[in-house]
Amino acid sequence: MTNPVSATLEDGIFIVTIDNPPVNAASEAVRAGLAQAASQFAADRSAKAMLIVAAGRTFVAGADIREFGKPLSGLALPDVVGRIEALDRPVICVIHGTALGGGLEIALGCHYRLMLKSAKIGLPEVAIGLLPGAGGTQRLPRLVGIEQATEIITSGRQIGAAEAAALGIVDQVSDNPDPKSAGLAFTREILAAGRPVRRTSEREEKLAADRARPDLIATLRKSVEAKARGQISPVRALDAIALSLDTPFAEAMQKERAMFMELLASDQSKALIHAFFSERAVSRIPEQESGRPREIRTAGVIGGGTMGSGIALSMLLAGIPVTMVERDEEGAARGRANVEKVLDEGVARGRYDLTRRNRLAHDLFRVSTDFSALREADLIIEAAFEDMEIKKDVFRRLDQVAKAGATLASNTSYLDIDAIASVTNRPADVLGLHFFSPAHIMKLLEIVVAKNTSADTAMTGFALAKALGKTGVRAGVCDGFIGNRILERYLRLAATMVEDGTSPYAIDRAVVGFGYPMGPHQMGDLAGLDIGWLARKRRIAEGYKGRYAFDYLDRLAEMKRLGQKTGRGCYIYPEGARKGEEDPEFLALIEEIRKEKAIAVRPALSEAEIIRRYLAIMINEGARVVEEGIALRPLDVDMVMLAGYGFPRWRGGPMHYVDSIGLAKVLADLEEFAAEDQEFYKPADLLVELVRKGQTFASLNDRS
Ligand code: T1G
Repeated sequence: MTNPVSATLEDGIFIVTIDNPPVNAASEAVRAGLAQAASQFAADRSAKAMLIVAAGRTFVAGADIREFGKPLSGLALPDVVGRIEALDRPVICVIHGTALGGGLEIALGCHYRLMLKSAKIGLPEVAIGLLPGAGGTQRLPRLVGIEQATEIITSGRQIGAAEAAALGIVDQVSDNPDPKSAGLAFTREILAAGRPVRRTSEREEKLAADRARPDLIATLRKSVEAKARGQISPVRALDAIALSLDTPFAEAMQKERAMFMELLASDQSKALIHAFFSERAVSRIPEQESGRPREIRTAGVIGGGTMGSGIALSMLLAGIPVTMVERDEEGAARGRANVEKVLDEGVARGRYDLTRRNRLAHDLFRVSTDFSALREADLIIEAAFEDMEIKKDVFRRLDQVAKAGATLASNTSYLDIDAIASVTNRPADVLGLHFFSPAHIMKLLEIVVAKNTSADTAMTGFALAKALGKTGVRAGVCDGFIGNRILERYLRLAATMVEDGTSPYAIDRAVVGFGYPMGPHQMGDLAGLDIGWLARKRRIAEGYKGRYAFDYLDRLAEMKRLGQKTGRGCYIYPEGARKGEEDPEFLALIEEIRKEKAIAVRPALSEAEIIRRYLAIMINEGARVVEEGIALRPLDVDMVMLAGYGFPRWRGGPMHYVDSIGLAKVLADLEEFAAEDQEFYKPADLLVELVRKGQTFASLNDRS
């Protein structure tokens, strides 16, 4: 194990450099190296101060999460941080890049902290189902108070240098881009001023004020529990933070450690770490598809509706110049207005200033009604009406004007990319880029690789995803690709459960209780019930297979009860309300339809029963999607369902989650339900095979 920590003495300053690429994670070797450096500094009385700095792109970005799940070996990080803090001469650190989790905790154990202007800090442990386990829950409240520490730790958000300084987390912000020279200058200032050792664990001023507020923790707990929506780590983090009020530091540190270890062993943390690594694994695609991405200097978007303007915006925000083409002047004006409306909202929310807003809206963004305006575009994304003939016409025209080597993409959410590509002379340059609405916010981007899509074109899709800060997931061509195909199955399940006697409101409650932000009927009302209605009509026209139970939603659409946008859908929305009220007329309509169709109504299903079926169907379709190669691995299905469809992240995605309930159990459930509808509940071959072999979906995740 080479030592990633080196130390030199320069001008009385003991400089400790951490060099553990790619992100200086606090691995066992880093911990050992830091402890050793602290001992050397303690013994070297000629050294006046210790300066900790990291090499490469960032200060320590956290504990090495690759070590999680393995027996802890070597020194624990809290012990190393404690040794640093206990040193008897000033210890200074320089924060650059992203000092997160254990990285920030190391900094909090130092006596003084300098932060480069471009750096960020944060304690994102809750995002992987943990809590700061190296003293963050005890030291941060001593710097910023209980309330601010709770917000920072339970949100896991990143904090910029100005805010960090204003909060008192760091002592100074430097414009100097070089961490070492900035650190040396700051250390000399500290020494010249004769600043003393200043241990964070001994700073009580902020806590004294908090101790005068007896109901503070109870008040904070209410909001933390509401936001956590079933996730346990934010609530446990507050329990740990609360210790700083009344438990001696050393004892509180032991309790923090115990709570950390308890969370580390939890299913929720395993699921969130699975999601963390899956988010990175999805960009690892098969060798034969790993071409060279083309540079995207300028882009074009066809269509300025909701999707077109959202896609244009996501590229503008990433600094990519965009030309939007609409059919006529009115459409062009509407497209520009759609983009500028969201930019103005961003300014109002303080996301960016007016200067940036105007640069994006006027310098980088052009609107035209002429396809030839796209002549120089490196990438053109079509977001026209979801109709095959319209899309083919667009691609025929693009084929005429786009330059050689341009990447041509359709944003279609389910149509056949091979069919679209077939009308061009350049099918190798064509792929699907399925954005999710609102496109400038949703992280998921399905990168649909068609039969003739070249490796370079596929990689250009992934490069775009990275440039836009999105999670790109490779999908093959089928109706609905990965996400919408699985969605269609569990919406069909919900419809059959309603027709058979279960309330749509019970289904929504069960799904929200499982951890989704909303149930299928609430989601339909949000998106607009006409969207699903149109898709169903298309499927019927193409030959709908199996039981059709969507009459209850079709009738609402026919009555123009489309959901939030009309004030009434599955729910009633009193003037402008976002949360709907149950609608007795809707329930009466469902009763009427059951009678019309002479449905043999069954007893309403319990919430547990609803979820059992929901998961069985979702997992079964996920298995099919993997089996057919539409998704590369089960983790790709997880990422789609987490990043695009609201599956609770702390359950890791359907294919991860099922490993915690057992594939055999899901197979047994499907076989039980098949008595009601053999075709609909038919177990996927892959599922049957894995159960026969006693394997899990996880065993299929290593291939790429
Ligand atoms: N440990 C190990 N590897 C890590 C890592 C980590 N903490 N963070 C990133 N990597 C790998 C990542 O898998 C990828 O590897 C490469 O680095 C580049 O990452 C005790 C217990 C730092 C903002 O949660 O948020 O400290 O796939 O592609 O987009 O209280 O990585 O290339 O082989 O994401 O520039 C807390 C997690 C841990 C930070 C950089 N820290 N990381 O983003 O690059 S828990 C975190 C990030 C903890 C203590 C507790 C991001 C980043 P590969 P990347 P990026």
